[in-house]
Amino acid sequence: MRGRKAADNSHFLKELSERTVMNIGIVCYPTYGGSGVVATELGKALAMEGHQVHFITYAMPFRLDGFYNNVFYHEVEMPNYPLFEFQLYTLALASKMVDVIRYEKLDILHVHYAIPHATSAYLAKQMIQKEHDIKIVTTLHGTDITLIGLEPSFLPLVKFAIEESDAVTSVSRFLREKTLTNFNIKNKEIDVIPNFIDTELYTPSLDCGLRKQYAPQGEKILMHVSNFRPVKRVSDTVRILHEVLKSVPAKLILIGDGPDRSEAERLSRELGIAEHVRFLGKQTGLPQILSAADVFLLPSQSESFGLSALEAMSCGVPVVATSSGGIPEVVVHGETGYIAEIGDTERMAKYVVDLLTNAKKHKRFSEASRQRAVEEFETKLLLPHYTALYERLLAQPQHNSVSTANDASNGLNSSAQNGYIMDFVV
Ligand code: GMT
Repeated sequence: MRGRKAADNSHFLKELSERTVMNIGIVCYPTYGGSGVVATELGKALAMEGHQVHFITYAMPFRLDGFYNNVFYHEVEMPNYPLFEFQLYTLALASKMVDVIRYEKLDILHVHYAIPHATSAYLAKQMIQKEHDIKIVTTLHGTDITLIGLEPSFLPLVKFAIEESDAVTSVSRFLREKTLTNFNIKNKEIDVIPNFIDTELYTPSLDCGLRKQYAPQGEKILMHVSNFRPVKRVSDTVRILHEVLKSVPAKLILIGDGPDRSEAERLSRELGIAEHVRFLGKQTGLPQILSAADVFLLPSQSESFGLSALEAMSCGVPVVATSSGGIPEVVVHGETGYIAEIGDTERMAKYVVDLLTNAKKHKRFSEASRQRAVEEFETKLLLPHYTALYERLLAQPQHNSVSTANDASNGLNSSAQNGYIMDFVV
């Protein structure tokens, strides 16, 4: 399908017929989490542009919640075998990738989160090399680089997979720098393509009834959305509320679930503020829920970008967050919210009170948050960066079966001989 033009008799707009239609495989974690959200939204947006998008995961991505034209889903089957004490997902995924590349004639395989997806992609590429030249794009999202990827069991593999990808992107400048230094990457370009948001969907909307239900006396609403993992420091949101309550009547609404939920529940009881904290668990309809908030809290220990902060900003909600990782690339201190040191809950509480007690300032921050989301992070602005990257890769010389076969017959390693891999080292 490489270089194919959309057929003239297609239903797409005329301008689309001039564009190159690509077959794109997307691999991600399908569960609750930012990288899966970004990957799924990217796939949906690409499909809207007329590209054929094939999701390859072990479960349906949770944001793929309906029928979408040009979107296909391929489930990775995991056979159980008593000899394998640990699941061999990396291998099963590689085999499924080969299948989809071969039969759906993929041009691009875009993997989100390096572990293990980039390794599976490398393996799949090697397996199918003689018949099909697939281009691998790896997008780095966060803890694949800053935490788990640094474990000695994974570090050499992540470094290798990054270096062998045809293109690598990171979701923030912070993450690019971390990748280059943590993995001592010397000869690989890493493109920063920030996360994006559909600002028409995530838009300030009418209260969905949440305020009436949870803040009936006109209390202010603090909100946090995450997967409640330790890096999110969810308990700090409870500590912040505890401070805020000393001067402003407020409620804390927590959305999501995960390992630290019970600790946050326990802390709210210990501090005697449980009646002001509501845990709603996992929710859909985030734009409406977020729109009910006065301030969004993101007190993370580590955050390569902070997609949830962007979602809040797009709904016109100022963010009080930590300075960790890429958050300052999203939240502008003193304009769209405030930034404090990790763990400094007192300062974050002061910032929250400042916003809650100054209506003019709150309005200004709210408008600036929305404006920043629209002007800097709207999907329509950032999607072309991905499509341009794909097109750039597809325009590069093909590494096809014929030359590989010849190279093999010469007893030479084809990649090393024709410098193909080096082509991508810039
Ligand atoms: O890296 C992770 O912890 C997982 C990942 C996810 O799937 O939630 O989160 C990361 O990717 C998001 C999307 O790019 C970013 O918005 C998050 O900041 C980032 N999380 C961390 O860096 C902790």
